[in-house]
Amino acid sequence: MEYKAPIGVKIDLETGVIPGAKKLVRRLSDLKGYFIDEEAYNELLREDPVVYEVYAIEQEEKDGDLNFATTVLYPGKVGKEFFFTKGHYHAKADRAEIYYAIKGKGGMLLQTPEGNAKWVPMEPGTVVYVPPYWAHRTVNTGDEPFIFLAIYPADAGHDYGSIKEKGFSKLVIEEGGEVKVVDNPKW
Ligand code: M6P
Ligand code: ZN
Repeated sequence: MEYKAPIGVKIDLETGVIPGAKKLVRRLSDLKGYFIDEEAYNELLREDPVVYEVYAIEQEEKDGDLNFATTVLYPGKVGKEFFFTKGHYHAKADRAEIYYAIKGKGGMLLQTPEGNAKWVPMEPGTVVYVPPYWAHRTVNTGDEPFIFLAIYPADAGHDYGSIKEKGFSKLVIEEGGEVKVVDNPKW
């Protein structure tokens, strides 16, 4: 039997960086069609800001193994809508996931395939359990980077299709200086 080597790495709790991890950068231009306010999207696209970065330590897509990743989700808005991650179901839809908030303020929008949405606020120390079958997207509702750790089965995979087409049934917006979770008019 060949055994894999254990890994111990220290997450930089200020920046979210995991040494040796694979880095993925998502800019606003990678999120075309995701935000409700197209005019505001096109306006901000001139700057094409980085919306989030992911630092992932991933294994082969095998049953029983685990991946982990930090995400650094920058503060910002497109119109009234706060910056968010794309959001996905798992390709193996019954795979669950755990998130642990490290820094900043935000939350997770979850949704069943029927469009039943739930908003879970997150602050440093919050653990979120993403049950099997729920799509999940994180949202930065603060004014500093929102940083969190995610731990997920190595064979979970990402299914972006239906979220890219239809989005979530709820939007997370700022109105009158308050964070509001409202119905998505395009849903
Ligand atoms: C977390 C995990 C990753 C995911 C990342 C960004 O770190 O859930 O699997 O890739 O967030 O989210 P998304 O893939 O939806 O853009
Ligand atoms: Zn996931």
